[in-house]
Amino acid sequence: MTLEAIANELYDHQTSAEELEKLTLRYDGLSVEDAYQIQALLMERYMRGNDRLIGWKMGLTSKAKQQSVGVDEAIYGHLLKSMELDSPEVSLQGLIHPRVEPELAFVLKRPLEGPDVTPRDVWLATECIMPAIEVIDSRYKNFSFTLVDVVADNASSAKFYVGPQAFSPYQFQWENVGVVMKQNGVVVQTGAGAAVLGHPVHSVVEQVRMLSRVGKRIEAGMLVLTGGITEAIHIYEGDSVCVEFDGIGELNLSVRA
Ligand code: 0L1
Ligand code: MG
Repeated sequence: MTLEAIANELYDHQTSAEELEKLTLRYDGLSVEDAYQIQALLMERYMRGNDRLIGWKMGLTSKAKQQSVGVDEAIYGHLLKSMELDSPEVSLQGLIHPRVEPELAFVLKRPLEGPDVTPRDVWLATECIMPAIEVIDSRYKNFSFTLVDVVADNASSAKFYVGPQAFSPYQFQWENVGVVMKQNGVVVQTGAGAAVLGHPVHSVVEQVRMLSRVGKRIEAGMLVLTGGITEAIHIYEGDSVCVEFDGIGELNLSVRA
């Protein structure tokens, strides 16, 4: 089986919303590098249609999440235009077992590249920071996977919503920004920006470094979803999810069939 054939298999399951068996149960010897190549081939398939790359996302950025998958490194995925929700409403059509998590999105005004990028470089290249909600959806049965499986599946990316208000990077100490997530009025998760690799800026640094290993960079105008500030929660038809970001306001996402 070629990496291209595996990417095509994932494409079919992503677009039909049908679960599949973990790749690592079926194909021997796949490395994490192979998985990133599969991810890139999978994304090229979307972009051969009329989709386009609008940013990147970091995943598994909290110790709790890394432990739950049994890994000790963060991962990245591609963000395509078709994944962005124009309004805070998500349809379950095309999703298998979606979950949502609160995130902070960095929006760049200048490109960022190279293995030696620092937090200072990131601040100088950041136009604004915006609150966001990511909808993740593993294509694997029971939302169960290894590092290789989840990387190949574009880090479980599905949909995301970025709130309408942009904030200056210097307006807050982002690691201290608290988040309360409510599902149908009940508090289900709480957290703070520090859950994201100690500070969300580290997530952008890591994103740039990881991309530099494969000769890529983040372009001006792109956004980076820096990682879940809390654990992700399962969502169901009719749910209303409210995420309150301390001092920044709230995002309300409704879930329809
Ligand atoms: O955005 C994320 O942190 C998702 C990374 C993949 C792991 C998962 O699906 O929970
Ligand atoms: Mg995420």
